[in-house]
Amino acid sequence: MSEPVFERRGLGDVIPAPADVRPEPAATFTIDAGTAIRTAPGSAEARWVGEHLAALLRPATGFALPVGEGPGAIALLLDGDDALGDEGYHLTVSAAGATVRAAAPAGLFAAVQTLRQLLPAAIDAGTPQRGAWVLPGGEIVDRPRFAYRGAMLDIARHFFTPDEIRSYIDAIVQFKINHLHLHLTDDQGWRIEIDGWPALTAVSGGEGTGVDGTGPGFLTKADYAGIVAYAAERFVTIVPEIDMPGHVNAAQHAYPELTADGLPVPQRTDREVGYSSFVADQENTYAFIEDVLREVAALTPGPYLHIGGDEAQATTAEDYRTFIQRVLPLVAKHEKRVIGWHEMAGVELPETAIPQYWRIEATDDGTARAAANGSKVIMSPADRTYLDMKYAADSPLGLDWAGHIDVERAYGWDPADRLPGVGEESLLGVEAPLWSETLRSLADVETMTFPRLPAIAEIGWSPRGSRDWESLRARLAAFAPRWRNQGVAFHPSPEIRWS
Ligand code: TNX
Repeated sequence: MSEPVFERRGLGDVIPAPADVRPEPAATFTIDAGTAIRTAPGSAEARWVGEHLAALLRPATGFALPVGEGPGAIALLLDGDDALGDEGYHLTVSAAGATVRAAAPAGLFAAVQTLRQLLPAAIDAGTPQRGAWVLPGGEIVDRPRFAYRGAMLDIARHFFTPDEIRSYIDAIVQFKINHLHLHLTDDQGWRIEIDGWPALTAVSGGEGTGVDGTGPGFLTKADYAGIVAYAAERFVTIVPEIDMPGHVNAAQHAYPELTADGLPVPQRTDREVGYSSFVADQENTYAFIEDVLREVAALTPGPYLHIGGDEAQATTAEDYRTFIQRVLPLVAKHEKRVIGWHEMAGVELPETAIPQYWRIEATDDGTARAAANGSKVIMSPADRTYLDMKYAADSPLGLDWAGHIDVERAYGWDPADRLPGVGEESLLGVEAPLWSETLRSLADVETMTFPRLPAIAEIGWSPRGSRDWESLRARLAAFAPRWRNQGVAFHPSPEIRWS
């Protein structure tokens, strides 16, 4: 029987496109039964990244791929140039093997994502495949444009389980996404356990608390901590969001004392926004918020706490200002940096505060003022990055208030050109939010995410001048068999000639 021949990969066939690619076509390296993975001496993290690489490669190759500090043709070393930053790496593939040099373990992990994509798509099969595991030869020197490349999952409108969230993390890290923002609370549901306030989850995390009565559930503290740890092992920072002062009906339904008149409010699982508000001039509001922020901060090793702040139509401008000015010090007290949707920037902010721009307008005075004052901004314009927008009129899932977003549209913009006064040096990075009003399963989540998130990831990682739609189309097309092998759903957009 003749061996099936795997497709040949080129050194630049990677998403996001690496910063600098120098192919050496004659110098390929073939992984075989004798290949070992050598990791930087004395580094537990490098060792872990090596184990992660081995775990990716073992099922399809059937090779042992031992990991250790002894000799190995695949080397993951921590003697990289500091100028590449924590996430940068230098990969060399020659006939002798593949060597990665990075300054920090995050760079080794990024390089592992590149190596995975440089192998044939069959590498993602769950059982041994026959064929030659050839890595294309040459050198890649790579580092990200922005430090923050995020995705957001709304587990308030529809709950997704810890296993589903972990699967999502596995799917997004391939594109060097390094932050996962979890939208934990909204009008419909409250999805994170808070010890001092058990009714939040007992009442507002129970049956019938998702949009249209679907998707009940909540994360226990242990669930959340487990997700944080799983993410950290993949160099992903979890950004927890407690949305306030609007989007709080679920909290007020569980605790009527958080309303202005202390009277119960009905549960609501419709899709309206902008009708609920915490009470800015009531002390118990802040006692509650401090308990929540303290507990969430204690469970979150990452530097950020997201306080929402969006669509507070049921809060007066004066109350909104009072509220944000009371909450900012509570976040600081727990040693976190605040992120808020950009409405927050209507209030004077300390320069450590990070507005996240989400609207479709071409200007925003508050965000520009915050940037002028030294704040960094996360760009998530809804008409480009919102993964819950339909791809096209006939998309069965998603909303369309920000328009339809096909893959070319998700890719054809630049965060540094989006808002006057918010240029390259004011950007922390980009994030693609996925709201879940219309989603019912992990497959729905994946279908809305892929292939658009890879386009956003490339905007966040690759050098600005390298944007090339024809190139991205071709690289995405080659991803189809990988996603099929991984069991990850994707939208087979007609813009792409899928392999
Ligand atoms: C606006 S974007 C919202 C969410 C909705 C979303 C639906 C933002 C900060 N708020 O409450 O889920 O639109 O696309």
